Amino acid sequence: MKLKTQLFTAVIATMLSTSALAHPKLTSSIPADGTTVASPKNIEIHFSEDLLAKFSGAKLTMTEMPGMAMQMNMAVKVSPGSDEKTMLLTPTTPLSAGKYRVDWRAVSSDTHPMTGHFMFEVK
Ligand SMILES: [Cu+2]
Repeated sequence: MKLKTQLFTAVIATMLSTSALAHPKLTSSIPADGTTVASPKNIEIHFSEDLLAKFSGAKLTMTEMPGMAMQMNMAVKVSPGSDEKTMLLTPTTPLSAGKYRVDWRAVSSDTHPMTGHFMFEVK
């Protein structure tokens, strides 16, 4: 009985550590979270795992223009970046001054979607 319990615990621990390793986490972005930047041509999001591009993506929302709160979806092209851990967002029109939120969804080989968001400001 005791051996069975230990074995079971070991199996669970292995499963947990395997899935934790496989889950893509945001490691950095350009612009970085909370920063103020000149209007960026691209938004680069770096993850800890290779992404399945087909199931991964992001949307860009303008949340404030100077003096006015808003929720405006911005058209972006999402493409793989320089490597499979990177997602590239290219706004179809230049981003004007204001605050923006990026909501990302990242899926890697274990197919569990991870989501998150970060914000930046364009001066
Ligand atoms: Cu998973």
